[in-house]
This record gives sequence, structure tokens and C-alpha cells, in this order.
Amino acid sequence: MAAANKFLLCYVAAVLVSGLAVITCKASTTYTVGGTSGWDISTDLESWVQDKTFAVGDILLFQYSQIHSVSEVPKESYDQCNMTKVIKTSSDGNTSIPLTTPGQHYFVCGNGLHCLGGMKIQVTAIGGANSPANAPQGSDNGPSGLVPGSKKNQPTLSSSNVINGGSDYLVLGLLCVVGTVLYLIGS
Ligand SMILES: *[C@@H]1O[C@H](CO)[C@@H](O)[C@H](O)[C@H]1NC(C)=O
Ligand SMILES: *[C@@H]1O[C@H](CO)[C@@H](O)[C@H](O)[C@H]1NC(C)=O
Ligand SMILES: [Cu+2]
Repeated sequence: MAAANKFLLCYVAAVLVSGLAVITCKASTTYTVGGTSGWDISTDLESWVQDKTFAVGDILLFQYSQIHSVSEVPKESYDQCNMTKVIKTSSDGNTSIPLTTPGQHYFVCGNGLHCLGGMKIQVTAIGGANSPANAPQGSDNGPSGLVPGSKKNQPTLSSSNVINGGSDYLVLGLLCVVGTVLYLIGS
């Protein structure tokens, strides 16, 4: 009876741990920017961003028509809609951008007038399960990949996309079950 109880306890523990893993190590989320309206000048992007919490590992999917583009830019470019300094620009109409670092990320339409019209978002990525502890936030734009304002819209995308399931917890749970079975056999 004691062994059965122990097994039950272990089983419950494994389930709890797995549940916790799902909550804490939630898989990366892909957000379609602007929802069904997409990345557009008519979309209320500010409201769209407001009620969301983004984490490192999440992906922003920008969907837009040919007249638009999407550029990740440093803060000063974002504030002034000045496209002189751009980190990365895409114009393929369906652009996935993973949030690979914690802190602020700034995205604008490459058309300065659209940007001035509100076609821009500022996103804060909180340190995800994949990032080592909490890196310092607000370290605005360490512009390591800064490309001076070339007017070419090149759809170069980084794909250092870190997705990590809760497999560690699964292994832990399995070990627990195996341990219990061994214990049962041994007793
Ligand atoms: C944009 O920023 C650059 C410096 O980064 C500056 O030289 C230029 O005058 C700015 N343009 C406008 C329109 O403010
Ligand atoms: C847009 O990109 C997403 C993610 O990469 C993909 O799942 C989707 O099929 C693409 N849609 C179109 C219309 O290409
Ligand atoms: Cu635009």
C-alpha cells in the first residue's frame, strides 16, 4: 500500500511539474501585428500593443501591402520617424521578426509619412525562459547591426529563432516514474 501511495504521489508531482512547465515555459507566441487589420496605416497599432505582454522568443508577424515595409530601428529613429538609421528592413509583405533580446524594440513603416501617421510600434520583450536571467532592460539600441540608411529594402531576416519546449520537465517526470517502478520492483 505504501508503495502504491508513493507512486500516486510521484504521479501527482509529475503532473504538477508538467503543468508548471506549460505555464512558465510557454512555447513562443506568434503575434500578427495589428490583428486582422494587419500592419497598416489605418490600424490602431498603439491599442493593439497596449494589452499585450511580449517575451523573448515571441515572434511578430507583419502582414502588409506592397506600399508598406517594416523596419526595426533605434529609438531616435522611431521617435522622429527619421529613416537615416535602420537596423533591418523587410518589404516582402509577410515578415516574421523574432524578439531575440529583452528590452525595447522599435518598428516603423519605412515610409516616413506612414510612420508619422502612426504606423509604428514599440514593443517591450521581457526576458523569456530562453534568456539567461534578466538581462538589463532599457539598454536601448546597442546598434551592433546598424546599417546606415541604404534606401534598398532588403528582406534580410535573422532566423536565430530560439524555441524551446518544456522537455526538461518531461524528462524529470519520466525519471520520476521510472524511479517509482524500480522502487516497486525492488520492494
Ligand atoms: C535624421 O537623422 C540624421 C542623423 O541621424 C540627421 O542628420 C538628419 O538631419 C535627420 N533628418 C531629419 C529630417 O530630421
Ligand atoms: C506568412 O508567414 C507565416 C509565418 O512565416 C506563414 O505561416 C504564412 O503561411 C505566411 N502567409 C503567406 C500568405 O505567405
Ligand atoms: Cu507604410
